Amino acid sequence: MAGTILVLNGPNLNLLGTREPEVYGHATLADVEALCRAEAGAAGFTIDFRQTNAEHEMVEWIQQGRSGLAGMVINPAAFSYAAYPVLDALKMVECPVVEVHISNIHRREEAWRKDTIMTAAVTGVISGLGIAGYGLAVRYLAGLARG
Ligand code: CA2
Repeated sequence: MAGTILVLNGPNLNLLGTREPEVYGHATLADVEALCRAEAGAAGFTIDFRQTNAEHEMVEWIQQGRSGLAGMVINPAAFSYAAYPVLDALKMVECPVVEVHISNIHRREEAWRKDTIMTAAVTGVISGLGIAGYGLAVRYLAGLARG
């Protein structure tokens, strides 16, 4: 195996597929995990897939992944808007990081959803491509790590 890509999911994403399908689609987080594993496996990489509702746990996982990873994908969910400890942790990560949002946060009704503070620390952002965004992020990171 060529390396590990850590995929992190923030609060409430454990409930993906159970409400607001017009915004987030019908896929569950298990579907997202299967997509990431398929994409990574095809490129010879391993996926470490996690979800948490707790900010301190997210910070710890990011710290643990500071070095030694091929890449990191993060959907910070609502941590995107106020979780400065998560932002600080991301700034210390050595590998490339892709921020993914299932919905197009710039098209959402609530203005605050556009203003993710995580963009200051990540390599790039994918927003609005549904769960396909995760697969694309994994493919990008695998390609980058392979050189
Ligand atoms: O579009 C995204 O992926 C979001 O990061 C999802 C977050 C939301 O706070 C961001 O503004 C955009 C989390 C939404 C709540 O989680 C859900 C759980 C179940 C069903 C639908 C959403």
